[in-house]
Amino acid sequence: MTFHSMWAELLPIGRSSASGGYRRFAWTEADADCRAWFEQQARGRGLAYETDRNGNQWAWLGDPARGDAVVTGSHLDSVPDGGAFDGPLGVVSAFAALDELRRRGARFTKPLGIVNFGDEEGARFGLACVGSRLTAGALTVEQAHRLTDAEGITLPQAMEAAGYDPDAIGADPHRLDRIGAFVELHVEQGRALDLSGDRIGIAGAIWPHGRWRFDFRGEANHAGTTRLADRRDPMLSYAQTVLAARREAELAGAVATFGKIAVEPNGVNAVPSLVRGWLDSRAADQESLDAVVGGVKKAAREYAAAHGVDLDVERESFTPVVEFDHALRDELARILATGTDLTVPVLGTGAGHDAGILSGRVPTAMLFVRNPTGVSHSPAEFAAEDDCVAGVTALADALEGLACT
Ligand code: HGY
Ligand code: MN
Ligand code: MN
Repeated sequence: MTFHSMWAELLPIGRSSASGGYRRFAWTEADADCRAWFEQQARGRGLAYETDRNGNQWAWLGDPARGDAVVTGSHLDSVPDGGAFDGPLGVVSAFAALDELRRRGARFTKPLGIVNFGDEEGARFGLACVGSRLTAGALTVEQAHRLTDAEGITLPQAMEAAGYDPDAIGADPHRLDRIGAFVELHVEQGRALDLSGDRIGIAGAIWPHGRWRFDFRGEANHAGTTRLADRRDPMLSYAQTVLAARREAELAGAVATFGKIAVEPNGVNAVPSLVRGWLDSRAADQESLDAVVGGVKKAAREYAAAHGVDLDVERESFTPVVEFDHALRDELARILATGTDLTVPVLGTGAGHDAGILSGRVPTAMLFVRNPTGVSHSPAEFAAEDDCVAGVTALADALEGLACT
């Protein structure tokens, strides 16, 4: 199995023939096919394979009970119409790096783990990193059991339908005790490496970020016969709030996105009764993020009042700022600088990752692979094969430096 052949095997799973984008949502058939692929790769390499109580998949070389395993991996699920690299590049590179180390005759002095964290994107149930949050104790069983998708299917129902026990989920401290270091390789979701001309980067920090649901409730009515003065139209308040979010983000040097909307009754010839919009906002520091979200909420309240519309806002997902482990970050930089002629810049990112959720509980680090356009969460997401191969080499060097004599 080469990087290329693994990539080719995974590529068609959950891919839309119309857009070329992916729809690998938690506990769906595409997710099951990705999981089957992971298990096949693990067993095909003679690794001990297991799925943990939260549905995360693990493949072990050596005995993780030693407590100092070096673990690598990422996620296989996607956003709606996502790209091929976000997540899978880290999982495929993990197996390819192990193959490379075996070719080098590397002697492992620590256990090695490869992981696929479930439901990282939160595309179906709205919360990012469900698998790693549950395992890290950053999400309670009650909170997880309340998660519901757009069709009204709860997370427990979806897990059960996929053959998993939703009553078994929960914090897994003993599993985290097995991990001495976690290194996640990920396609860069930005252009820093393209602009610097480097193939590989190391993550310094992840911006604080979250997701807020804005419910604007007005009055359904006939689009053709209702006088403008008589309307309580929630779409107007929503539209003004979207523009306010852009203004607030520009003021704070942050980002804010209303990328998902649900309208009831969603008829061309009906004034809506409900407009539900989801805000994703991220900033370099908590104070800036609070300023953006506070400003958007204030504007939304004013616009709702002006149109006689009711407003509810609920925070559905939040991840505080992540500062990756400095010692591990610097160790990786040292290893990569000596192993190859790579200069390896340290990058900040606004993208969330399972490594961010584990950070603070176990030493974590991330390696980024150059993305020439920076585009992500889109079928256009891309990384050149030679950069991906450079990523495998860098990951193999890192794992060798951390887990082998
Ligand atoms: O949203 C994110 O940053 C990640 O892709 N889950
Ligand atoms: Mn993503
Ligand atoms: Mn990702």
